[in-house]
Amino acid sequence: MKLTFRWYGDSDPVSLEKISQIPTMTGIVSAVYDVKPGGVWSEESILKIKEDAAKHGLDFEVVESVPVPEDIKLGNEKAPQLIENYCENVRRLGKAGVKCICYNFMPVFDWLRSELEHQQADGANALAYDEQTVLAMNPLTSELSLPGWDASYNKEELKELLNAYAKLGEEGLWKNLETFLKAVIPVAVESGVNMAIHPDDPPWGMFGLPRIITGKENLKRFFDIVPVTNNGLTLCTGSFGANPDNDLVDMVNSFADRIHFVHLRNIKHTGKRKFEEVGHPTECGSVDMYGIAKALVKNGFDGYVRPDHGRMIWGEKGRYGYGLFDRALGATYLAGLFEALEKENR
Ligand code: DNO
Repeated sequence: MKLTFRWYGDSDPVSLEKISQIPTMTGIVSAVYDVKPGGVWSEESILKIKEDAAKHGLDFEVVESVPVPEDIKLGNEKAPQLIENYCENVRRLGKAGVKCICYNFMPVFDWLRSELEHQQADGANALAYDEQTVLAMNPLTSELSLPGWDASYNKEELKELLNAYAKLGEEGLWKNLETFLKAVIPVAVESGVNMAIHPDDPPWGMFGLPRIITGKENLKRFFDIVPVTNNGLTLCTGSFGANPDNDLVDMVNSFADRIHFVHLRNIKHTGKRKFEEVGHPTECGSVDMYGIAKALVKNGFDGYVRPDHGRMIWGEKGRYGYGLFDRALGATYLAGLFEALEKENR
């Protein structure tokens, strides 16, 4: 596996130099951040990331994310042009040496939490989710808003979007995903890029919003839409792992050839549809990190891995989930775990 680290560009308080000092780090996962979803990324901006990374001995082979605009997910009249723009981004990224593009097909919200600074017994704080709190904040019926919500929509726009998705429903969303994949995957094949969809986080719907990348059955349906390896997955262990019914080791064994990128993080279930993020090692939470890594190695996985969401420890303040310290600890844990497994597997 190739160990990577997410970098949010020049505004990221975690510098490329710091990232390069983490033992065995091979590259960064990044994106062009100054273009709105749906726009085409300039070749200069893409190459600038690559050059900045190279100055620190880091590769830039993974993009997270090329965001999919709501108009594509809703399949409205703007969708065909926006899909064409998306394909152009795939071509440009492939040309610049990017090998893997992570994206998601979650309506309106990306990851959703009820708390961003959940206090833990050891003095750390972390992201947490409690369904009761989330449901009490339904934007259609209450004034409250959750942390991490996209502030670029005003309340009316948000209501309109939620209503449009409620009307679309799961089958409608599947249909629009199919249109997207049938256009984008052939371009990815030509460009030498693996597309890697990120699961819904958490992997269930809320506020009437359909969510479809949630578990094994739906993944099977997803892979069958365009049955080539370039139509692949970002296996995010914390996202799928939020549902205790998801057997992640089985997912790895079933879909190994489609897994191009792995977000390895741990969460702890604290109740029904209630969890908090914890340190990366298996014994810190409910996800079998060892079992998942073992299954990846056994299946010959040679894609990209990154530590995901760290807690805030040692007084660090920063971008929620994306501080330096706990993710760096996660990275070294993962490096050790994979070193042992890969050597044993030889
Ligand atoms: C959360 C991340 C997600 C991920 C996107 C991919 O921290 O794992 O925001 O980047 O869902 O499109």
